[in-house]
Parts: sequence; structure tokens; C-alpha cells
Amino acid sequence: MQFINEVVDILDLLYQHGWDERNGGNLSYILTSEEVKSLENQNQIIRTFTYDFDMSELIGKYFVITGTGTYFKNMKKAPEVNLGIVKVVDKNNLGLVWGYKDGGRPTSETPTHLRCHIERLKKDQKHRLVIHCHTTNIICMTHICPLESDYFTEKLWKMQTESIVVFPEGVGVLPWMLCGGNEIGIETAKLMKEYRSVIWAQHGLFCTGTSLDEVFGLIETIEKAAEIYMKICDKKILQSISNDNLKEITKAFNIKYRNGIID
Ligand code: 2HA
Ligand code: ZN
Repeated sequence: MQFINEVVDILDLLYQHGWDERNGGNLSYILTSEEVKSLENQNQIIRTFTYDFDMSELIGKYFVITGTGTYFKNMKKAPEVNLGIVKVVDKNNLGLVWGYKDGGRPTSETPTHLRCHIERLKKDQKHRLVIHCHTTNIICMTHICPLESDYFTEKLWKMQTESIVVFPEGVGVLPWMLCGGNEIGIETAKLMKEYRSVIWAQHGLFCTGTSLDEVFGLIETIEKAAEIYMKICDKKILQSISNDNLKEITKAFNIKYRNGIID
């Protein structure tokens, strides 16, 4: 299955960048109707996974989801063990149609992922992907910066010219919260009403979008901006990108950006 190969390639790249150590990170990807048709046993449910929240809005959709406890480092060696394809069969149940060969189950962050999919699909019918990873420099910033979405957005925009082009809506920021639970999922999904990217303080990043390349590119760009920030934050700054420079970029590329930060 070509889409499985493409997912595995991205997971491997995330590992190689150092953003998904050990069992860190997770991914969920909505199959296109062509990809669903290509499944051999799309209606044969091998096992079911029950959740205590309402996923009615996703009924009938198929997802590739990384397995709980799996290592991105090992994805290439055994995709059928480390990944699963599940169908949302009713409002509380996912049905396994492929994968998790060693008895595994979807990532502990599945409720958060599904909540994010529900919100992003309301904004963009072409939305398909959620990736969570442990980007080093973004985590660093959450130790030394105020945990405010506008503050992070302004800093990241001003680190490099590309930032405002790639994430003109900015980034959402959550304070430290317990991962794997309902509360962090609800708060992340709330921010996803406005942002494609949400930072979890002292933990990492959630990014969403329409394709693997687009979401990987979003992660790379945000983390690159954070890397620049961490390299210069304690240096004497002689010049930087101004509010007027940012407005000039958005005008030249006809970009609608989040208001109220540089205006
Ligand atoms: O899957 O990254 O947030 C492991 C994690 C949990
Ligand atoms: Zn994590």
C-alpha cells in the first residue's frame, strides 16, 4: 500500500531529525476514498477499540494510526506491527482492519487526535493529517518564554522570513498538562478551531494539514524558527524582522495573517 510507505517515510524522517525519541510522538492520517477501496478487507473488523467520547462526526472514515508504545525508529522494519488501519464504526468504537499485528492498539493520544480531526475538518474539507512530535527547540522555548499563543507567534514569525508565509494563522500554546487524557485533548481541539499547530509546554508540538509533505513542512518550519530563537535569544541583537517587514511579506504574497499581533 503506497500510502503506508509514505507514512512510514515521514515517521522515519521525524525520527532521524531527533523529534521522536523512544516511543515519542504519534500520527493519524485519514485515508482517501481511493485508498479505502484499495484495502483488501475494508469491512472485516479484526478487533475493536472503545472510547468514551463522541466521534459520530467521523463515522465511516478510515485512519492510519501509530500504535501505542511503538518506536518511530522501528517503523520501516515492521509497519504492520507498528501501524494500524482503523475504521470509525460507530460513535464510540474504532474497528481494526489492518495492522497492530502483535496485539497492539492505537496511540494513547488517539482521543486527542480524533478531536483535532473533527475541528480541522470543520475548517477545511481537505484536512487529513495530525502529527504529534517532540521538537527539541520548541520544547526549549516553553521553558523560557511566556506560555501565550500571541507571544510565541510573534517570536516565531520574526525569526525568519518564511515563518509568516508557512503559518500565517500563528501557533496555539497550551500550558503543561497531563498527556494522554481527555482534558488535554479537549483543550488542544479548542485551539485547533483557530490554529493548525498547537504547542504543548515542556512536551512538543501537534501539527495538522492536508498532506504528509505539508504537515512535515509545517513542523520543520516551526522548529527551525524555534532553533534560531534558541541560538540568538541570549545574544546582542543588532537587527531583526520588523512589524513593517512582516506586513510587506504578507502583502507581496497576498497572505491573510492573524490580526492583533503585529498591527
Ligand atoms: O506516544 O508522545 O504524548 C507517546 C507520546 C505521548
Ligand atoms: Zn508526546
